[in-house]
Amino acid sequence: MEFEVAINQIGYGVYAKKVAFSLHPMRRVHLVEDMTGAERFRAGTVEEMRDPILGRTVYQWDFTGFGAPGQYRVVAEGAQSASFGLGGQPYRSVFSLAMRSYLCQRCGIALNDPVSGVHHPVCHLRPARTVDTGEVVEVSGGWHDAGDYGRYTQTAGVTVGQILMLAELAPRTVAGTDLSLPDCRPEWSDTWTEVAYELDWMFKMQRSDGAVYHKVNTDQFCAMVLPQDDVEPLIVYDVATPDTGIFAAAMARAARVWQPLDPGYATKALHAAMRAWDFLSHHQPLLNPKNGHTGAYSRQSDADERLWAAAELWLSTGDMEYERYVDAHWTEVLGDAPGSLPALNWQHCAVMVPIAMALDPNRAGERLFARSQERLVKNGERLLQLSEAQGFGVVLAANEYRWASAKAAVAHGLNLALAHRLTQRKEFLDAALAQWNFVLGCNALCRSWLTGAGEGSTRHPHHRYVSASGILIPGLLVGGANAEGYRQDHVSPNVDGPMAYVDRSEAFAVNENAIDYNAPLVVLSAYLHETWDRSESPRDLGSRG
Ligand code: 9MR
Ligand code: ZN
Repeated sequence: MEFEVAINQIGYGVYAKKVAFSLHPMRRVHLVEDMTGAERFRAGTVEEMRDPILGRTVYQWDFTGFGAPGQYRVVAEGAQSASFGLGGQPYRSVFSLAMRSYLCQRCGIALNDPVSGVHHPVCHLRPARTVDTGEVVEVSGGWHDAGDYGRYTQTAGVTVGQILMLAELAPRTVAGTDLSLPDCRPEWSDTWTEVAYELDWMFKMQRSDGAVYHKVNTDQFCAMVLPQDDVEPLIVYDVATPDTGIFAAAMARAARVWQPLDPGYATKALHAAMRAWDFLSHHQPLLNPKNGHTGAYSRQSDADERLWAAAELWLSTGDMEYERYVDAHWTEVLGDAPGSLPALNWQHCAVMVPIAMALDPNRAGERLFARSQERLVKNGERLLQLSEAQGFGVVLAANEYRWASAKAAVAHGLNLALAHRLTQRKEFLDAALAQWNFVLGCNALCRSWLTGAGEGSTRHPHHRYVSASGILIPGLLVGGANAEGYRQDHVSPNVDGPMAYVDRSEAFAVNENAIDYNAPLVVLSAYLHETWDRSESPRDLGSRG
């Protein structure tokens, strides 16, 4: 469905800042009840601003003053928005939806999920052989990476590493959210049970000398078939040091999360991390592993991964060897400019270093904590300015409308959430929320890039299971607008960055999901729930107009 008024298609917390956007002048704008069409609110102000990247005027109608829970639409002369909710714990809904998508991506197991309808028999259980020697390695399990059925260490590591931050950022949301998993270990929580499904696979990707294999996949991408029908030989690709580093970091973090829950599992993770580090400390960078003809997560350096690994190992062990490594390599990897952190992703996983230090002052120590805090807050201030200068409040720079721009927006949102966590300054939380709103519909295309989340949400993701079964997996964040999309998939529209999106399954450069796209969305949503739904009070209403 096409809409001309952009709102968050999941909805808003009752007392949150609420703004509807349009590229067309909004006249006679008002809010109606979705069921009856009855008008409920007309006050509110329309402002206009020039969006520097779109080069167009964006009209903004602020209806923060309305707060009655319900289901609504914004209507203007000749235009309307998608339906959206007020109240009803929107942040937690998105957290659950996005987190549950990992269940639907599980490999090596038969799925029969009554909540989403996703079902298939067991897949990818045949023996996998190493690309060079043909040795059989048992690497079943884990999550399918994306719309293809590969399983890649780097996206696994950066995804798990981020989600595990919920132990510090949203522990009550983790403990209190029932994902209806078939195999929940209640003493761990549903969220940690699902994360452990991936960790259990990651353990198998480690070689006996501590090095970690790059990926498991077939030589060529299979056709758009069901997972059980992807029957070409499975290949385990070479070990590489970026993979080994990212593995060490995620495992070291897992060790801290499981320490109070299951010390045996924690020890296993810590040993895996230390063995990976041991391999790294005795080897120069091993880059560009063989890739066959499937996706590559290519890296020119492993410096980010080594730094993140050292940081997590320092926090988990207190061994000064790791602290010395962090000190010696911080500037080389993260630079010195206080306000410049990129969006966290598999290429820039060292962003996790200041984040990890800032979240754990006791283990980090005063000096590393202070350095990290300053970095995150200054970066938050930079993002705040970017957000305020743009029509939809998104912080993406013109050159960030590339592959996975939606992921970049929520990853910046996560940086803003951390600035909020460190300062409790409300404007950081509002700006973090603006990034969340952006991917859920507050954008020039009035699109929600999360499947199952809204009337104008993605229905045709580039996804083999979805295409072959006709069953839409809910909770997949797709890549979103990508200025280079047309050149990459020859299907995406060849237009300006923010407009370059189409909801077609062939359009893999704008409409595919990967496990690492969902990770910052999972964390940001849970943080918003933990911080905002729980702290909302009517007194806040007036102060946010
Ligand atoms: O998500 C990846 C994106 O950042 C890269 O720009 C792109 C091109 O290298 O590849 C994306 O990753 C894909 C991977 O190579 C194979 N599985 C699907 C991934 C999502 O599209
Ligand atoms: Zn599988």
